[in-house]
Amino acid sequence: KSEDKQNRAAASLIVVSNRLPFVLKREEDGTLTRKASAGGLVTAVAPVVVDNHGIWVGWTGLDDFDEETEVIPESSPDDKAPTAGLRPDQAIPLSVNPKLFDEYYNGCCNETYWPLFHSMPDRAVFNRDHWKAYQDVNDIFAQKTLEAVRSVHEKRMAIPDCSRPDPPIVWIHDYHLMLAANAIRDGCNDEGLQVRMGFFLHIPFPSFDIIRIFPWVDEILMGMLGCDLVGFHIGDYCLNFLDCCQRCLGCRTDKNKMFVEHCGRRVMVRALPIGIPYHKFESLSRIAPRVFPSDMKIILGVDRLDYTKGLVARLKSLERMFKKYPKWIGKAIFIQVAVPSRVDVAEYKELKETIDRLVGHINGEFSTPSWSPIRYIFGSVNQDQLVAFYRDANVGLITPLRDGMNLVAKEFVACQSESDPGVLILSPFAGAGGLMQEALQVNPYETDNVADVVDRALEMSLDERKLRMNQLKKREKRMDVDAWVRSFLSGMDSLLVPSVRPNHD
Ligand code: ADQ
Repeated sequence: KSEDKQNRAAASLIVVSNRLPFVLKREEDGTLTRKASAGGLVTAVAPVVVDNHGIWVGWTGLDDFDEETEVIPESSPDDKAPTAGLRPDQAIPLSVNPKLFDEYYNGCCNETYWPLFHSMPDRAVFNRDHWKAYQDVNDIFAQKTLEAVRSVHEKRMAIPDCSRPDPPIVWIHDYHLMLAANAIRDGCNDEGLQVRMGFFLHIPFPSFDIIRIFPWVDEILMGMLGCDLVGFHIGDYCLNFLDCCQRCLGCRTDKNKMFVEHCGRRVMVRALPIGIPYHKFESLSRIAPRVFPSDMKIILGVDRLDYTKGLVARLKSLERMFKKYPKWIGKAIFIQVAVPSRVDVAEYKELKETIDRLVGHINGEFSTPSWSPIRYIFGSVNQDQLVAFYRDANVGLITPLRDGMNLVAKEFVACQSESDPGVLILSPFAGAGGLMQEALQVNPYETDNVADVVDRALEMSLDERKLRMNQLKKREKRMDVDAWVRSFLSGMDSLLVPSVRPNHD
Protein backbone atom coordinates (compact mmCIF):
# COMPACT_ATOMS: atom_id res chain seq x y z
CA LYS A 1 0.00 0.00 0.00
CA SER A 2 2.78 2.42 0.90
CA GLU A 3 4.49 1.67 -2.40
CA ASP A 4 1.33 2.53 -4.22
CA LYS A 5 1.18 5.79 -2.30
CA GLN A 6 4.76 6.55 -3.24
CA ASN A 7 4.14 5.91 -6.90
CA ARG A 8 1.06 8.06 -6.94
CA ALA A 9 2.89 10.98 -5.45
CA ALA A 10 6.11 10.51 -7.34
CA ALA A 11 4.43 10.31 -10.71
CA SER A 12 4.16 14.06 -10.54
CA LEU A 13 7.43 14.73 -8.81
CA ILE A 14 9.35 17.78 -9.98
CA VAL A 15 12.91 17.91 -8.65
CA VAL A 16 14.70 21.27 -8.68
CA SER A 17 18.41 21.47 -8.04
CA ASN A 18 21.28 23.69 -9.04
CA ARG A 19 22.63 21.22 -11.60
CA LEU A 20 20.87 18.78 -13.82
CA PRO A 21 21.98 15.31 -12.81
CA PHE A 22 24.41 15.01 -15.72
CA VAL A 23 27.34 16.82 -17.28
CA LEU A 24 27.00 17.79 -20.94
CA LYS A 25 29.80 17.41 -23.44
CA ARG A 26 29.80 19.13 -26.83
CA GLU A 27 30.80 16.68 -29.60
CA GLU A 28 32.57 17.70 -32.82
CA ASP A 29 29.30 17.64 -34.80
CA GLY A 30 27.76 20.15 -32.33
CA THR A 31 25.51 17.63 -30.57
CA LEU A 32 25.57 17.34 -26.81
CA THR A 33 26.07 14.07 -25.00
CA ARG A 34 25.58 13.57 -21.30
CA LYS A 35 27.29 11.75 -18.47
CA ALA A 36 25.97 11.35 -14.90
CA SER A 37 27.64 13.74 -12.47
CA ALA A 38 29.45 12.57 -9.34
CA GLY A 39 28.05 13.72 -6.01
CA GLY A 40 25.62 12.78 -3.31
CA LEU A 41 22.44 14.28 -4.69
CA VAL A 42 22.66 12.64 -8.11
CA THR A 43 23.53 9.23 -6.73
CA ALA A 44 20.52 9.44 -4.46
CA VAL A 45 17.76 11.15 -6.41
CA ALA A 46 18.32 10.50 -10.14
CA PRO A 47 17.21 6.84 -10.00
CA VAL A 48 14.03 7.96 -8.25
CA VAL A 49 13.16 10.49 -10.96
CA VAL A 50 13.93 7.89 -13.64
CA ASP A 51 11.74 5.25 -12.00
CA ASN A 52 8.86 7.58 -11.28
CA HIS A 53 8.66 9.47 -14.57
CA GLY A 54 9.44 12.73 -12.79
CA ILE A 55 10.92 15.96 -14.14
CA TRP A 56 14.26 17.48 -13.15
CA VAL A 57 14.85 21.24 -13.44
CA GLY A 58 18.44 22.45 -13.29
CA TRP A 59 21.36 24.31 -14.84
CA THR A 60 23.21 22.54 -17.64
CA GLY A 61 26.76 23.39 -16.67
CA LEU A 62 27.37 25.12 -20.02
CA ASP A 63 27.73 28.89 -20.37
CA ASP A 64 26.57 28.82 -23.98
CA PHE A 65 23.75 26.31 -23.74
CA ASP A 66 20.95 26.87 -26.20
CA GLU A 67 17.69 25.47 -24.83
CA GLU A 68 16.73 24.20 -28.29
CA THR A 69 19.81 21.96 -28.68
CA GLU A 70 19.15 18.25 -28.61
CA VAL A 71 20.85 16.32 -25.83
CA ILE A 72 21.80 12.71 -26.55
CA PRO A 73 21.19 10.44 -23.53
CA GLU A 74 23.61 7.76 -22.31
CA SER A 75 24.12 5.24 -25.10
CA SER A 76 23.22 2.02 -23.35
CA PRO A 77 19.95 1.63 -21.45
CA ASP A 78 21.57 -0.72 -18.95
CA ASP A 79 24.36 1.77 -18.31
CA LYS A 80 25.05 1.77 -14.57
CA ALA A 81 24.98 5.58 -14.36
CA PRO A 82 22.27 6.84 -12.02
CA THR A 83 20.82 8.98 -14.84
CA ALA A 84 20.62 6.15 -17.39
CA GLY A 85 17.00 5.95 -18.49
CA LEU A 86 16.20 9.63 -17.84
CA ARG A 87 14.35 10.69 -21.00
CA PRO A 88 15.20 14.08 -22.55
CA ASP A 89 11.73 15.43 -21.76
CA GLN A 90 12.32 14.61 -18.10
CA ALA A 91 15.13 17.16 -17.87
CA ILE A 92 14.30 20.87 -18.09
CA PRO A 93 17.54 22.73 -18.73
CA LEU A 94 17.97 26.30 -17.68
CA SER A 95 20.50 28.85 -18.85
CA VAL A 96 21.83 31.79 -16.88
CA ASN A 97 24.06 34.65 -17.96
CA PRO A 98 27.62 33.48 -17.09
CA LYS A 99 28.54 36.52 -14.98
CA LEU A 100 25.33 36.29 -13.00
CA PHE A 101 25.82 32.57 -12.54
CA ASP A 102 29.38 33.06 -11.36
CA GLU A 103 28.29 35.54 -8.68
CA TYR A 104 25.46 33.28 -7.57
CA TYR A 105 27.34 29.98 -7.63
CA ASN A 106 31.01 30.64 -6.96
CA GLY A 107 30.20 33.79 -5.02
CA CYS A 108 27.17 33.33 -2.82
CA CYS A 109 26.81 29.52 -2.75
CA ASN A 110 30.41 28.40 -2.54
CA GLU A 111 32.13 31.32 -0.83
CA THR A 112 29.36 32.25 1.59
CA TYR A 113 26.85 29.51 2.37
CA TRP A 114 29.17 26.52 2.06
CA PRO A 115 31.65 27.64 4.75
CA LEU A 116 29.02 29.30 6.92
CA PHE A 117 26.67 26.33 6.98
CA HIS A 118 29.65 24.09 7.79
CA SER A 119 30.31 26.35 10.80
CA MET A 120 33.50 27.82 9.33
CA PRO A 121 32.52 31.50 9.28
CA ASP A 122 36.10 32.76 8.97
CA ARG A 123 36.19 31.36 5.47
CA ALA A 124 32.91 32.99 4.45
CA VAL A 125 32.75 36.07 2.23
CA PHE A 126 29.75 38.42 2.45
CA ASN A 127 29.08 40.44 -0.65
CA ARG A 128 25.95 42.38 -1.60
CA ASP A 129 26.34 41.81 -5.35
CA HIS A 130 26.60 38.07 -4.80
CA TRP A 131 23.50 38.12 -2.65
CA LYS A 132 21.63 40.07 -5.35
CA ALA A 133 22.77 37.50 -7.93
CA TYR A 134 21.55 34.72 -5.63
CA GLN A 135 18.11 36.34 -5.47
CA ASP A 136 17.97 36.78 -9.26
CA VAL A 137 19.06 33.24 -10.06
CA ASN A 138 16.62 31.77 -7.55
CA ASP A 139 13.92 33.67 -9.39
CA ILE A 140 15.04 32.20 -12.73
CA PHE A 141 14.80 28.71 -11.21
CA ALA A 142 11.37 29.53 -9.82
CA GLN A 143 10.08 30.60 -13.24
CA LYS A 144 11.41 27.42 -14.91
CA THR A 145 9.87 25.30 -12.19
CA LEU A 146 6.55 27.04 -12.80
CA GLU A 147 6.80 25.93 -16.43
CA ALA A 148 7.23 22.34 -15.20
CA VAL A 149 4.22 22.63 -12.86
CA ARG A 150 2.15 24.06 -15.73
CA SER A 151 3.19 21.20 -18.02
CA VAL A 152 2.21 18.59 -15.40
CA HIS A 153 -1.21 20.24 -15.02
CA GLU A 154 -1.65 20.49 -18.79
CA LYS A 155 -0.79 16.80 -19.22
CA ARG A 156 -3.38 15.89 -16.62
CA MET A 157 -5.99 18.02 -18.34
CA ALA A 158 -5.21 16.26 -21.61
CA ILE A 159 -5.92 12.81 -20.15
CA PRO A 160 -9.64 12.04 -20.44
CA ASP A 161 -11.24 11.33 -17.04
CA CYS A 162 -7.98 12.06 -15.20
CA SER A 163 -9.07 12.22 -11.62
CA ARG A 164 -5.76 12.65 -9.87
CA PRO A 165 -6.59 14.47 -6.69
CA ASP A 166 -3.01 14.98 -5.53
CA PRO A 167 -1.23 18.17 -6.56
CA PRO A 168 2.23 17.82 -8.08
CA ILE A 169 5.07 17.82 -5.60
CA VAL A 170 7.96 20.19 -6.13
CA TRP A 171 11.05 19.01 -4.32
CA ILE A 172 13.69 21.75 -4.03
CA HIS A 173 17.21 20.72 -3.15
CA ASP A 174 19.90 22.38 -1.20
CA TYR A 175 21.44 25.68 -0.26
CA HIS A 176 21.59 26.93 -3.84
CA LEU A 177 17.83 27.36 -3.93
CA MET A 178 16.70 28.51 -0.52
CA LEU A 179 14.71 31.42 -1.96
CA ALA A 180 12.89 29.71 -4.83
CA ALA A 181 9.79 28.43 -3.03
CA ASN A 182 7.86 31.66 -2.50
CA ALA A 183 8.06 32.74 -6.14
CA ILE A 184 6.85 29.30 -7.25
CA ARG A 185 4.01 29.43 -4.77
CA ASP A 186 3.01 32.97 -5.82
CA GLY A 187 3.04 31.96 -9.50
CA CYS A 188 0.92 28.88 -8.81
CA ASN A 189 -1.54 30.92 -6.74
CA ASP A 190 -1.87 33.50 -9.53
CA GLU A 191 -2.64 30.78 -12.06
CA GLY A 192 -4.81 28.70 -9.76
CA LEU A 193 -2.42 25.72 -9.88
CA GLN A 194 -2.25 23.44 -6.89
CA VAL A 195 1.22 22.42 -5.77
CA ARG A 196 2.94 21.06 -2.69
CA MET A 197 6.49 21.96 -1.98
CA GLY A 198 9.26 20.36 -0.01
CA PHE A 199 12.79 21.51 0.62
CA PHE A 200 15.73 19.33 1.57
CA LEU A 201 19.05 20.67 2.79
CA HIS A 202 21.95 18.34 2.03
CA ILE A 203 24.45 20.20 4.18
CA PRO A 204 24.29 20.92 7.91
CA PHE A 205 22.04 23.65 9.23
CA PRO A 206 24.20 25.53 11.73
CA SER A 207 23.31 27.03 15.09
CA PHE A 208 21.74 30.47 15.55
CA ASP A 209 25.12 31.89 16.63
CA ILE A 210 26.62 31.01 13.25
CA ILE A 211 23.72 31.67 10.91
CA ARG A 212 23.08 35.13 12.38
CA ILE A 213 26.40 36.22 10.85
CA PHE A 214 24.71 36.12 7.45
CA PRO A 215 23.36 39.66 6.91
CA TRP A 216 20.22 38.50 5.08
CA VAL A 217 19.39 35.53 7.25
CA ASP A 218 15.70 36.46 7.63
CA GLU A 219 15.16 36.24 3.87
CA ILE A 220 16.76 32.81 3.79
CA LEU A 221 14.58 31.48 6.57
CA MET A 222 11.43 32.95 5.02
CA GLY A 223 12.43 31.39 1.70
CA MET A 224 12.70 27.93 3.22
CA LEU A 225 9.43 28.49 5.05
CA GLY A 226 7.77 28.99 1.66
CA CYS A 227 7.67 25.17 1.52
CA ASP A 228 5.23 22.87 3.27
CA LEU A 229 7.94 20.56 4.52
CA VAL A 230 11.56 21.35 5.30
CA GLY A 231 13.85 18.34 5.67
CA PHE A 232 17.34 17.94 7.10
CA HIS A 233 19.55 14.88 7.55
CA ILE A 234 19.45 14.74 11.35
CA GLY A 235 17.53 16.01 14.36
CA ASP A 236 20.26 18.46 15.41
CA TYR A 237 19.92 20.42 12.16
CA CYS A 238 16.11 20.48 12.58
CA LEU A 239 16.46 21.88 16.09
CA ASN A 240 18.91 24.54 14.88
CA PHE A 241 16.43 25.55 12.19
CA LEU A 242 13.49 25.76 14.60
CA ASP A 243 15.61 27.80 16.99
CA CYS A 244 16.64 30.23 14.22
CA CYS A 245 13.04 30.66 13.02
CA GLN A 246 12.01 31.50 16.54
CA ARG A 247 14.90 33.83 17.34
CA CYS A 248 15.33 35.59 13.98
CA LEU A 249 11.72 35.77 12.79
CA GLY A 250 9.80 35.46 16.06
CA CYS A 251 7.84 32.47 14.69
CA ARG A 252 6.00 30.14 17.02
CA THR A 253 7.71 26.77 16.86
CA ASP A 254 7.01 23.39 18.41
CA LYS A 255 10.05 21.21 19.08
CA ASN A 256 7.98 18.13 19.94
CA LYS A 257 5.66 18.14 16.99
CA MET A 258 8.38 19.72 14.88
CA PHE A 259 6.72 22.58 13.06
CA VAL A 260 7.06 26.32 12.53
CA GLU A 261 4.09 28.64 12.15
CA HIS A 262 4.70 31.31 9.57
CA CYS A 263 2.27 33.66 7.83
CA GLY A 264 -0.71 31.60 8.89
CA ARG A 265 0.78 28.34 7.60
CA ARG A 266 2.24 25.41 9.45
CA VAL A 267 5.56 24.24 8.02
CA MET A 268 6.63 20.75 9.04
CA VAL A 269 10.30 20.16 9.88
CA ARG A 270 11.62 16.62 9.59
CA ALA A 271 14.84 14.67 10.06
CA LEU A 272 15.10 12.60 6.88
CA PRO A 273 18.50 10.90 6.90
CA ILE A 274 19.54 10.17 3.33
CA GLY A 275 20.58 6.64 2.37
CA ILE A 276 22.26 5.01 -0.62
CA PRO A 277 21.10 2.51 -3.27
CA TYR A 278 22.34 -0.24 -0.96
CA HIS A 279 21.51 -3.25 -3.11
CA LYS A 280 23.21 -1.74 -6.13
CA PHE A 281 26.47 -1.23 -4.23
CA GLU A 282 26.26 -4.62 -2.60
CA SER A 283 25.68 -6.50 -5.83
CA LEU A 284 28.33 -4.57 -7.75
CA SER A 285 30.82 -5.33 -5.00
CA ARG A 286 30.23 -9.06 -5.45
CA ILE A 287 31.41 -9.04 -9.06
CA ALA A 288 34.06 -6.30 -9.21
CA PRO A 289 37.58 -7.64 -9.91
CA ARG A 290 40.15 -7.36 -7.12
CA VAL A 291 42.24 -4.19 -7.24
CA PHE A 292 44.85 -4.49 -4.48
CA PRO A 293 47.33 -7.22 -3.53
CA SER A 294 45.85 -9.21 -0.64
CA ASP A 295 49.01 -9.06 1.48
CA MET A 296 48.80 -5.28 1.85
CA LYS A 297 46.50 -3.57 4.41
CA ILE A 298 44.50 -0.85 2.71
CA ILE A 299 43.27 2.30 4.42
CA LEU A 300 40.89 4.17 2.12
CA GLY A 301 39.64 7.75 1.84
CA VAL A 302 37.19 8.88 -0.89
CA ASP A 303 36.03 12.49 -1.02
CA ARG A 304 35.41 15.50 -3.14
CA LEU A 305 38.46 17.68 -2.69
CA ASP A 306 36.94 20.07 -0.17
CA TYR A 307 38.23 21.69 3.01
CA THR A 308 35.22 20.40 4.97
CA LYS A 309 36.29 16.80 4.32
CA GLY A 310 39.35 17.12 6.53
CA LEU A 311 41.92 15.85 4.03
CA VAL A 312 44.83 17.88 5.37
CA ALA A 313 44.22 16.77 8.95
CA ARG A 314 43.76 13.18 7.71
CA LEU A 315 47.12 13.19 5.93
CA LYS A 316 48.81 14.58 9.03
CA SER A 317 47.17 11.83 11.09
CA LEU A 318 48.51 9.20 8.70
CA GLU A 319 51.97 10.73 8.99
CA ARG A 320 51.60 10.44 12.75
CA MET A 321 50.38 6.87 12.43
CA PHE A 322 53.42 5.72 10.42
CA LYS A 323 55.71 7.51 12.86
CA LYS A 324 54.06 6.14 15.97
CA TYR A 325 53.43 2.63 14.63
CA PRO A 326 56.38 1.82 12.32
CA LYS A 327 55.21 -1.82 12.22
CA TRP A 328 52.91 -0.69 9.38
CA ILE A 329 55.75 0.53 7.17
CA GLY A 330 55.76 -1.69 4.09
CA LYS A 331 52.58 -3.42 5.34
CA ALA A 332 49.82 -0.81 4.97
CA ILE A 333 49.05 1.93 2.47
CA PHE A 334 46.66 4.82 2.52
CA ILE A 335 44.75 5.35 -0.70
CA GLN A 336 43.05 8.69 -1.10
CA VAL A 337 40.71 9.29 -4.03
CA ALA A 338 39.89 12.98 -4.31
CA VAL A 339 37.44 14.23 -6.92
CA PRO A 340 38.28 17.69 -8.26
CA SER A 341 35.64 20.12 -7.06
CA ARG A 342 34.90 23.87 -7.42
CA VAL A 343 38.16 24.36 -9.26
CA ASP A 344 37.28 28.00 -10.02
CA VAL A 345 37.33 28.99 -6.35
CA ALA A 346 40.77 30.15 -5.17
CA GLU A 347 40.50 28.40 -1.82
CA TYR A 348 40.07 25.02 -3.51
CA LYS A 349 43.12 25.59 -5.72
CA GLU A 350 45.17 26.38 -2.62
CA LEU A 351 43.84 23.32 -0.86
CA LYS A 352 44.91 21.13 -3.77
CA GLU A 353 48.41 22.60 -3.64
CA THR A 354 48.63 22.00 0.11
CA ILE A 355 47.56 18.38 -0.33
CA ASP A 356 49.98 17.82 -3.22
CA ARG A 357 52.83 19.11 -1.05
CA LEU A 358 51.81 17.07 1.98
CA VAL A 359 51.49 13.83 0.01
CA GLY A 360 54.95 14.44 -1.47
CA HIS A 361 56.36 15.21 1.95
CA ILE A 362 54.93 12.09 3.62
CA ASN A 363 55.88 9.81 0.75
CA GLY A 364 59.40 11.26 0.81
CA GLU A 365 59.62 10.69 4.55
CA PHE A 366 58.55 7.03 4.67
CA SER A 367 58.90 5.41 1.22
CA THR A 368 61.14 2.39 0.69
CA PRO A 369 62.37 1.21 -2.73
CA SER A 370 59.32 -1.05 -3.08
CA TRP A 371 56.61 0.73 -1.09
CA SER A 372 55.08 4.18 -0.53
CA PRO A 373 52.68 5.02 2.26
CA ILE A 374 50.25 7.12 0.21
CA ARG A 375 48.66 6.52 -3.14
CA TYR A 376 46.82 9.64 -4.13
CA ILE A 377 44.36 9.74 -7.02
CA PHE A 378 43.20 13.24 -7.96
CA GLY A 379 40.23 12.44 -10.16
CA SER A 380 37.00 10.57 -10.42
CA VAL A 381 37.00 6.78 -10.54
CA ASN A 382 34.23 4.82 -12.25
CA GLN A 383 31.66 2.99 -10.21
CA ASP A 384 33.12 -0.51 -10.72
CA GLN A 385 36.52 0.66 -9.54
CA LEU A 386 35.06 2.62 -6.64
CA VAL A 387 33.13 -0.41 -5.46
CA ALA A 388 36.24 -2.60 -5.68
CA PHE A 389 38.18 0.01 -3.67
CA TYR A 390 35.51 -0.03 -0.99
CA ARG A 391 35.33 -3.81 -0.87
CA ASP A 392 39.07 -4.43 -0.77
CA ALA A 393 39.86 -1.80 1.83
CA ASN A 394 40.55 -2.95 5.38
CA VAL A 395 39.74 0.45 6.81
CA GLY A 396 37.41 3.19 5.55
CA LEU A 397 38.82 6.41 6.97
CA ILE A 398 36.09 9.03 6.83
CA THR A 399 37.03 12.05 8.84
CA PRO A 400 35.23 15.22 7.73
CA LEU A 401 35.53 18.28 9.92
CA ARG A 402 31.84 18.84 9.20
CA ASP A 403 29.54 17.06 6.74
CA GLY A 404 25.77 17.06 6.23
CA MET A 405 25.58 13.26 6.10
CA ASN A 406 28.43 11.56 4.11
CA LEU A 407 27.43 8.91 1.62
CA VAL A 408 30.90 7.45 1.27
CA ALA A 409 30.64 5.94 4.76
CA LYS A 410 27.43 4.19 3.72
CA GLU A 411 28.78 3.00 0.38
CA PHE A 412 31.83 1.56 2.12
CA VAL A 413 29.60 -0.42 4.45
CA ALA A 414 27.39 -1.73 1.63
CA CYS A 415 30.44 -3.09 -0.23
CA GLN A 416 32.04 -4.94 2.70
CA SER A 417 31.95 -8.72 2.70
CA GLU A 418 30.05 -10.37 5.55
CA SER A 419 32.63 -13.04 6.19
CA ASP A 420 35.76 -10.87 6.38
CA PRO A 421 34.70 -7.23 6.64
CA GLY A 422 36.80 -4.12 7.08
CA VAL A 423 36.42 -1.41 9.72
CA LEU A 424 34.72 1.95 9.35
CA ILE A 425 36.32 4.92 11.10
CA LEU A 426 34.02 7.92 11.21
CA SER A 427 34.00 11.49 12.42
CA PRO A 428 31.15 12.47 14.76
CA PHE A 429 30.98 15.79 12.89
CA ALA A 430 29.35 14.12 9.89
CA GLY A 431 25.60 13.57 10.05
CA ALA A 432 26.37 9.87 9.55
CA GLY A 433 28.55 9.91 12.68
CA GLY A 434 25.65 9.99 15.11
CA LEU A 435 23.69 7.36 13.18
CA MET A 436 26.35 4.76 12.37
CA GLN A 437 27.19 4.03 15.96
CA GLU A 438 29.06 0.78 15.43
CA ALA A 439 31.81 2.62 13.54
CA LEU A 440 34.96 3.58 15.43
CA GLN A 441 34.63 7.27 16.18
CA VAL A 442 37.55 9.66 15.90
CA ASN A 443 38.05 13.34 16.43
CA PRO A 444 39.52 14.42 13.07
CA TYR A 445 41.14 17.48 14.66
CA GLU A 446 43.23 15.29 16.99
CA THR A 447 45.89 13.63 14.88
CA ASP A 448 47.10 11.39 17.71
CA ASN A 449 43.61 10.07 18.28
CA VAL A 450 43.18 9.27 14.58
CA ALA A 451 46.60 7.56 14.47
CA ASP A 452 45.69 5.35 17.45
CA VAL A 453 42.27 4.45 16.07
CA VAL A 454 43.69 3.54 12.64
CA ASP A 455 46.14 1.19 14.37
CA ARG A 456 43.29 -0.28 16.42
CA ALA A 457 41.21 -0.81 13.29
CA LEU A 458 44.08 -2.55 11.49
CA GLU A 459 44.52 -4.87 14.49
CA MET A 460 40.82 -5.56 15.14
CA SER A 461 39.78 -9.20 15.51
CA LEU A 462 37.58 -10.85 12.91
CA ASP A 463 34.78 -11.36 15.48
CA GLU A 464 34.64 -7.69 16.41
CA ARG A 465 34.82 -6.59 12.78
CA LYS A 466 31.91 -8.88 11.89
CA LEU A 467 29.82 -7.77 14.84
CA ARG A 468 30.24 -4.10 14.05
CA MET A 469 29.97 -4.33 10.27
CA ASN A 470 26.96 -6.61 10.20
CA GLN A 471 24.99 -4.17 12.39
CA LEU A 472 26.05 -1.29 10.16
CA LYS A 473 25.02 -3.21 7.06
CA LYS A 474 21.62 -4.05 8.49
CA ARG A 475 20.86 -0.41 9.22
CA GLU A 476 22.01 0.87 5.83
CA LYS A 477 20.01 -1.80 4.06
CA ARG A 478 16.87 -0.76 5.94
CA MET A 479 17.47 2.98 5.67
CA ASP A 480 18.45 3.03 2.01
CA VAL A 481 17.74 5.75 -0.53
CA ASP A 482 14.30 4.37 -1.33
CA ALA A 483 13.36 4.58 2.34
CA TRP A 484 14.57 8.19 2.33
CA VAL A 485 12.41 9.09 -0.65
CA ARG A 486 9.44 7.26 0.87
CA SER A 487 9.76 9.19 4.10
CA PHE A 488 10.01 12.47 2.21
CA LEU A 489 6.90 11.65 0.19
CA SER A 490 4.93 10.42 3.15
CA GLY A 491 5.95 13.61 4.98
CA MET A 492 4.48 15.57 2.08
CA ASP A 493 1.28 13.50 2.09
CA SER A 494 0.70 13.87 5.78
CA LEU A 495 0.14 17.60 5.50
CA LEU A 496 -3.39 18.32 6.57
CA VAL A 497 -4.19 21.09 4.17
CA PRO A 498 -2.54 21.75 0.82
CA SER A 499 -1.06 25.06 1.76
CA VAL A 500 -1.96 28.29 0.07
CA ARG A 501 0.16 31.26 0.88
CA PRO A 502 -1.97 34.12 2.19
CA ASN A 503 -1.49 37.48 0.59
CA HIS A 504 0.48 39.32 3.22
CA ASP A 505 1.70 42.42 1.47
P1 ADQ B 1 29.04 15.51 -1.00
O1 ADQ B 1 29.69 16.62 -0.26
O2 ADQ B 1 29.35 15.43 -2.44
O3 ADQ B 1 27.46 15.54 -0.80
P2 ADQ B 1 29.09 12.66 -0.03
O4 ADQ B 1 27.87 12.48 0.76
O5 ADQ B 1 30.26 11.95 0.52
O6 ADQ B 1 29.53 14.16 -0.22
O7 ADQ B 1 28.81 12.11 -1.49
C1 ADQ B 1 29.84 12.00 -2.43
C2 ADQ B 1 29.39 11.07 -3.56
O8 ADQ B 1 30.32 11.20 -4.63
C3 ADQ B 1 29.36 9.62 -3.16
O9 ADQ B 1 28.21 9.02 -3.68
C4 ADQ B 1 30.61 9.02 -3.80
O10 ADQ B 1 30.45 7.72 -4.27
C5 ADQ B 1 30.87 9.93 -4.96
N1 ADQ B 1 32.31 10.07 -5.09
C6 ADQ B 1 33.13 10.62 -4.19
N2 ADQ B 1 34.40 10.54 -4.62
C7 ADQ B 1 34.37 9.91 -5.80
C8 ADQ B 1 35.37 9.55 -6.76
N3 ADQ B 1 36.66 9.82 -6.58
N4 ADQ B 1 34.96 8.96 -7.87
C9 ADQ B 1 33.68 8.68 -8.07
N5 ADQ B 1 32.71 9.00 -7.22
C10 ADQ B 1 33.04 9.61 -6.11
C11 ADQ B 1 26.52 16.43 -0.17
C12 ADQ B 1 26.76 16.72 1.32
C13 ADQ B 1 26.87 15.43 2.09
C14 ADQ B 1 25.62 14.58 1.88
C15 ADQ B 1 25.30 14.46 0.40
C16 ADQ B 1 23.94 13.81 0.18
O11 ADQ B 1 27.93 17.51 1.50
O12 ADQ B 1 27.04 15.67 3.47
O13 ADQ B 1 25.80 13.30 2.40
O14 ADQ B 1 25.28 15.72 -0.26
O15 ADQ B 1 22.94 14.50 0.83
